[in-house]
Amino acid sequence: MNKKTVFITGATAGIGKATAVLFAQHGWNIIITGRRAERLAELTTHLQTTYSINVLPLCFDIQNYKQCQEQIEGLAPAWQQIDVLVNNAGLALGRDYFQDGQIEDWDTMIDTNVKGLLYISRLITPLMIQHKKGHIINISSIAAKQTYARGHVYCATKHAVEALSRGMRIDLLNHKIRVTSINPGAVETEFSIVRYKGDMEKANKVYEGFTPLTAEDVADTVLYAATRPPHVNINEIELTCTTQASAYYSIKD
Ligand code: NDP
Ligand code: 8X3
Repeated sequence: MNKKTVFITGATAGIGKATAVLFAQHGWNIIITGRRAERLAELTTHLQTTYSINVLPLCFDIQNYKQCQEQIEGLAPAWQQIDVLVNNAGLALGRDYFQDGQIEDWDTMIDTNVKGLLYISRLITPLMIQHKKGHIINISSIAAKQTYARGHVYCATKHAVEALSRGMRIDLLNHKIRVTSINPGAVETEFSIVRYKGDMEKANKVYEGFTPLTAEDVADTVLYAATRPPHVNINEIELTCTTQASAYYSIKD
C-alpha cells in the first residue's frame, strides 16, 4: 500500500465520518471505527466504491481495553503502518447540576473521552515508533479551555485531553511523532442528540438561531494539520463559528 493510512475513531457519525470522507477524497487508505456495525459497513462500501482506496472497518467499544487490544494487535501488517491517528470518538452525556450528576454518565464520558483515547494511543504509538513516523490528532474542544455551567465532567474530560496532548507531544518528541489538538466550538452533529439522550427538541435548541460549525469544517482542519510538511507540527487549532467567541459568548445570526 503506497497510499498513506489514517486511523479514525468514531467514524460512524459527525466529525469522524466527515473526516473519513475528506481523507478518502484525498486518496488516503482509512481505518474506521465505531460501535454501530451497520453504519461502518455502509461507509466502507461508499468510500471504497466512490474513491479507489482501501477501507478497514473495525467494530468495537473504545471503553473496553481488551477489545481495543484485540483489534489493534490483530491488524494485518499492511494496516499497521498508520501515518495519522485521529482520536475523535467521544461524547457528552447530560446537562445536570453537579449535585444531580448521573454517575453512569460520568463513567461513560471518562471511560470514552479519556480512557478510550489513552487505550487507542497507547496501542498505536509503538507501531508508529516502529515505523519511524506518525501523527496523533486529538479532537478536543473549547471545553478543554473553559468550564461552562452544568458541563463539569465533559469539560473535565476535555481538559484531560489537553493535558494528554501536551504530555504525548513531549514524550514522543524523540521519535518525531507529531501531536495536534483540535478544539472546536459548537458543531452540529449527533453530539447534542447523544447528550440529551434522544430528546430532539432539546438537541435542536442548541443550534437554534445561529449557524454552527459543520462536521466538514472540522474535518478540513484535521486534513490541514495532517498535510503540513514533515518539519511542521500544528500544536493546536481552536475554531468556532463566526457567531461564537467562546463557550460563554455567542450571538444569534
Ligand atoms: P457524534 O455523536 O456525531 O459522533 C460521535 C462518534 O463517536 C460516533 O461515531 C460514535 O460511534 C463514536 N463513539 C462514541 N462512543 C464510542 C465508544 N465507546 N466506542 C467507539 N466509538 C464511540 O459527535 P461529534 O462528531 O460531534 O463528536 C466527535 C468528537 O468531537 C467528540 O470527541 C466530541 O467531544 C468532539 N467535539 C464535538 C463538538 C460538537 O459540538 N459536536 C465540539 C467540540 C468537540 P458509535 O456510536 O457508532 O460507537
Ligand atoms: C462540544 C461543544 O459547547 O460542549 O465540545 O464545548 S461544547
